[in-house]
Amino acid sequence: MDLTQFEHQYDHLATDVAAFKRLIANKLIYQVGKDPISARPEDWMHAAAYAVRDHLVGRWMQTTRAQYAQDVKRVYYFSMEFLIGRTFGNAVLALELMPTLRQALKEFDCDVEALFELEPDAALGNGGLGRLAACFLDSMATLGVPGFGYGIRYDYGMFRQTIQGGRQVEAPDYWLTHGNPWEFPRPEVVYRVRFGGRIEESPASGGGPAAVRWVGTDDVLAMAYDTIIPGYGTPATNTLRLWSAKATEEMDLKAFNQGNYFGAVETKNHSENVSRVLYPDDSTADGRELRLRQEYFFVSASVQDLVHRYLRTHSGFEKLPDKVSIHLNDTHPVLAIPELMRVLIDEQLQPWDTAWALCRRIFSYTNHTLMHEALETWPIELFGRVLPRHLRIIFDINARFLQELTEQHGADAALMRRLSLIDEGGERRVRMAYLAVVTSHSVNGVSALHSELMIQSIFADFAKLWPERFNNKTNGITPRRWLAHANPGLSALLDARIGRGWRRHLDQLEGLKGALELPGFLGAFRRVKRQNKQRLAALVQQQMGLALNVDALFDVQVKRIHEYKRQLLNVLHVISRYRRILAQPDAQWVPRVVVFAGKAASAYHMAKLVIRLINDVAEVVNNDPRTQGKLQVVFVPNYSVSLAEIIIPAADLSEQISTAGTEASGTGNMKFALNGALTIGTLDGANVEMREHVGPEHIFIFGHTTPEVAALRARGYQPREWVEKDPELAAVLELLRSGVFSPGEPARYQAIIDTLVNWGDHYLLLADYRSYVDMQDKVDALYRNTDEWTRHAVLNVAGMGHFSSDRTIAEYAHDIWHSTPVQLPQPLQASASLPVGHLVPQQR
Ligand code: 26V
Repeated sequence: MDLTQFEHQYDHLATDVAAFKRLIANKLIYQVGKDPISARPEDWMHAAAYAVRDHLVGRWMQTTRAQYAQDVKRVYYFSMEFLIGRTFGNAVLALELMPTLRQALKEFDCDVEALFELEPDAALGNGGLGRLAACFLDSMATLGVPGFGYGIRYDYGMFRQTIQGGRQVEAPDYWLTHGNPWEFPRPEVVYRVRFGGRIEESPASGGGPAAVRWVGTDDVLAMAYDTIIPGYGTPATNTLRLWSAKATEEMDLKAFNQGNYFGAVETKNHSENVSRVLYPDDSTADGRELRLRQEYFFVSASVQDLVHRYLRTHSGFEKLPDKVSIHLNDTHPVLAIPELMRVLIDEQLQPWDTAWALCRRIFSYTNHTLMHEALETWPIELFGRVLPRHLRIIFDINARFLQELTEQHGADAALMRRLSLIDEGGERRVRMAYLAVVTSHSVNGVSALHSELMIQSIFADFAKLWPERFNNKTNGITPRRWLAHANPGLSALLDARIGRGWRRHLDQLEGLKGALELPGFLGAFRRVKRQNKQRLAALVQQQMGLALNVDALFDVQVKRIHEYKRQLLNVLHVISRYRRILAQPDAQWVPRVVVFAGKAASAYHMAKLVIRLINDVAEVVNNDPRTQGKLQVVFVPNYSVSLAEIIIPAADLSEQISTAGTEASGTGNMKFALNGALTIGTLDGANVEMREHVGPEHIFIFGHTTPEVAALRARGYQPREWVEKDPELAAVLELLRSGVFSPGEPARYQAIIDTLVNWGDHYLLLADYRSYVDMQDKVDALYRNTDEWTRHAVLNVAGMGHFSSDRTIAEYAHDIWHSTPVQLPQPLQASASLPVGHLVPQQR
């Protein structure tokens, strides 16, 4: 077809209010199929979403065409989780269409913000790792990196949390009930994914390698759904492709033809289960097989898809590593390695050594946790049953690797045992992280501290073998969602003081230092914070019927509930404060509102008990007349990306209090500081680098450092000793034991007391208690000095430029992927994409 002709056959969309109104009206009538007379707010929301989406499509096609024309290297970001949240507001922001949309909707009697609220979150992730993937998509598009996200289109995202009788209750999150206007189903893009069966080897012929056939499999189809990822301030857009399981036809037909209709439908349901639900982390052995199937399901479809795309414009595989990077977001997608080997060897008939050399140049891997329980290993028995061909490939990779090791380092049996891809101690298991390290040309951690600990602990032997492979890429967050969208008040203030450029060049926040002395600036900054507190207070009032004191210091800890993150330490401080207020009711207390939110994995009993304790403490404190106006505690249910967008901008104090050495990076810490909260935290994860960037005098650091934690444990940590030498701590534990917070059931929190005092206090809460509580006193002292506090808060914002995910992605693109941005003919504005190399900041 003549494409130039086609250019004149469709509407090129105008961005004036009248054109937009017309587009929305057309969408409402012809796409949603609703008469405006009966349209509900949801219908208007969908109509407006389709209208906005139309504006993205032109850019999307332009970018995709340019990617083909320039034969760019594509970066495939493989992740089990993409914690996107809502899409609407972000899309409008990227298109800079907010004023137009607001006015157009107003003329239809719709309020744009109210419509945004109707969109369900795409909660396809657990926490930090999934949200990082979403921030990275945003930054890749913004920098023009030809990035594709590949993942699973779960029918059910992260569970919905309600609090009943103080306890977490989980409900399924079926987010697709009303349809998803942001995705394009691609029923024509389907791949067969095979499971089970057995392998047959035909003996080597003519000196060639033995051919392996994988037969007798149970198959499922993976169908693509595409979501447009817009870049900001550039026409560049990318694609997030998520896979949904569809039963294969013949499977249904077989049972159906035997007259077993229900059997046929049942099998169909069974095979489609693979994309049904997101796994909450820490889940038990139950359902582990389904998790393995999920991992293989999405990497197999993705690998087939990207090889297919490559072969559309290339013949032969020599150039594959110049045209394809595959990034593994933790070990969950590591099966992509044996899958690419299988496709190259069994389907594309490449020799083993060729396939291996290609993989070595294509894969890179990020580690996100050192926690033992999160390091994936799969029992050989299970693995061999579900993926016999891949197990064989892994054995072959291992044999060659150990052979090489022997040639270079002699026959060191202990070393071989330590480094083998197969853990032979006890039940034999495949070590997925080791497979990632042995294959990848780059292995990175997510903060300076974490990357260092990674090479000293879990990958120490590998780091000695291949030091050049290991590196750090400190995490970042997208300033579009986490400042421009979440905090319009602060954004407007920044625009007035330093201009609008910070959205793409977050380093420009440095310019705020000059604004500090401007008359009225500190007051304006405080007013924004107060408005954000009012916004949160309105939500808490509406959802929980609790009136928060917006003149109080908002002290906030929101994140997954986990022992290592030490929400319990925060509770111990709350109880301490409660006791002190009761002891001296007339003292001049700095009023505080302590806010918690977060989900506990459904099988994680201790985390759930902590949620219950927070709610019990809240009940007592909030209803005690002696603490009125001085202390409030609130657990906001159902933490999510959209809730974070309300809570974070309202915070004065950000709690980042994990045991040193346990939090790989943290990204919530960055979101808070960017929104003008001061951090109280340990020297853990990215807190360490935040201290360097905002200045040590503007952050409250307390507690044992990583080496001190190690030394304490090595000496034989005795939590009881810390209680004995601290009467206040003893009294706090005694209050907990007495049943003040669990009237009628004093034993309710015995397990918590035991964990701390009798069972070793693994995360050293008691050892850090004193320095934490003392530091909280310093927080109060600073807060009394309103201007001084605000000055610190502004300097936190000013120092956060480094923590943009644009900086992080520029480093990945430059150091790991060696990708260059796509060049687009008509940049939307002067600030459109720069070559990625230009964005790598100078070494400090
Ligand atoms: C483990 C598992 C185990 C099996 C079931 C499903 C599942 C899901 C997730 C995980 C591991 C989660 C690891 C994670 O989220 N790490 C966080 O990554 C952030 C981004 O790098 C980082 O900021 C946080 O510190 C780190 O905890």
